[in-house]
Amino acid sequence: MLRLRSTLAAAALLSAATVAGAQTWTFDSYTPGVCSANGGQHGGCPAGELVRIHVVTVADGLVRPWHLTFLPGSSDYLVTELPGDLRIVRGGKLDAKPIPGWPADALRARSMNSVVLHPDFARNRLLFISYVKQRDGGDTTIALARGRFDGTKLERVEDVFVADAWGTGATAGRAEVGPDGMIYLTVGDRDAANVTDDASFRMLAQDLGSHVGKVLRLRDDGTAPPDNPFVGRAGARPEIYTYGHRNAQGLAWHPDTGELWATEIGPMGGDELNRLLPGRNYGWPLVSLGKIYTGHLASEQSWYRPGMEMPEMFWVPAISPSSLMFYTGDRFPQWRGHYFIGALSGQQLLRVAFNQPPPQPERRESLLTQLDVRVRDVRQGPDGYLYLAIERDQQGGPGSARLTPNGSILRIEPAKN
Ligand SMILES: [Ca+2]
Repeated sequence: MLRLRSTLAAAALLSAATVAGAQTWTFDSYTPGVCSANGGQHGGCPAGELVRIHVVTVADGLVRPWHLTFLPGSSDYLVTELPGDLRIVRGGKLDAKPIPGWPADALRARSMNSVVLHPDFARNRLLFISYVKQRDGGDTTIALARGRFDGTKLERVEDVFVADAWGTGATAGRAEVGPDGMIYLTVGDRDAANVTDDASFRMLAQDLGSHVGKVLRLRDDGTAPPDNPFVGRAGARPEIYTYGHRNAQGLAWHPDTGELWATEIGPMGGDELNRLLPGRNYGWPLVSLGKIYTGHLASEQSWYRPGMEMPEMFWVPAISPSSLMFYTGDRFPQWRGHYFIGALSGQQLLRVAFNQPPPQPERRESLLTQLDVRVRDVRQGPDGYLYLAIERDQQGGPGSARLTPNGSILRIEPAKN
């Protein structure tokens, strides 16, 4: 590995090329020593290291790819497209046809969000798809469907959970399966009044009697496990794990502590990275560093109120953090334990190192900013590389004439030279 002798600009783009029809780029990324501000010797700290990375387009022609999930014991992966299709990349090649079997008449999906596998998928072939469910009149909510995937098609797809969160505002809808085998599902604040100072919609995020503005924890049949924090409390929904969320989009479990972390998209400013502990209140909309779209502060007490959790990290101005993962692979030993956060409006992949000895701050590095893309998902592949789902511009929702198949899956590898 190259050693730095002087300060370098982080993540410089070295080259861009098209090889055998696939776009590739090479970047220099810079990982500082554990307490070195700029990679030079600093007190007793080790110098930083240069990590030269190669970014390869591995699948093209996707419409707003939203979530990707690797199949067990395989390099194949499933990808959801927001307008409603489930796709598969087999042997490194995107199957030209969507996976059939979604019962469009029975389950009216305005968008398809996450696809995640049952913990026992290898045996029972069950998977879960979180989606935005539509009813007559146009209202939507977040639902979780379960079906069987035999390798080529979906079968017996049915709802196992429909959130009591009908409305028209922000949906969220990220699902992940935790190390405890439970399904975690985010529900947005449904704030139909987000261009006004009327807080009545968004205050539902503080109401334990509603699924709005929550992170939920569900069993594989969509019911609440008995050890959820509000089980047995009068007037509270038993599915709630944490509350006071605006638009939580990324969920990942810390590889060392086992704790759940989440990214949350704020309004104008006030994006957050939170450590989610069961039963805790994450503040929205009573505590927020963001501004409502009127330009007014979301809260006069923007930083803290008793009984509410402060974020571990925040962004003002906003980057719109879409996704979150912890790197645990062998391909980038310098990055092990680091957080990777995909950003939409921020158009980057953010690397965050929290493993600095106190009182040193965490290190942040913006990657891929030169690609001018919105990062919708970030995953570690079974090969130890990073896989990103990206959109090339801000497109409309399902049904929009602006939808075009210009989304891609990118893979980040160490450069060979
Ligand atoms: Ca918060």
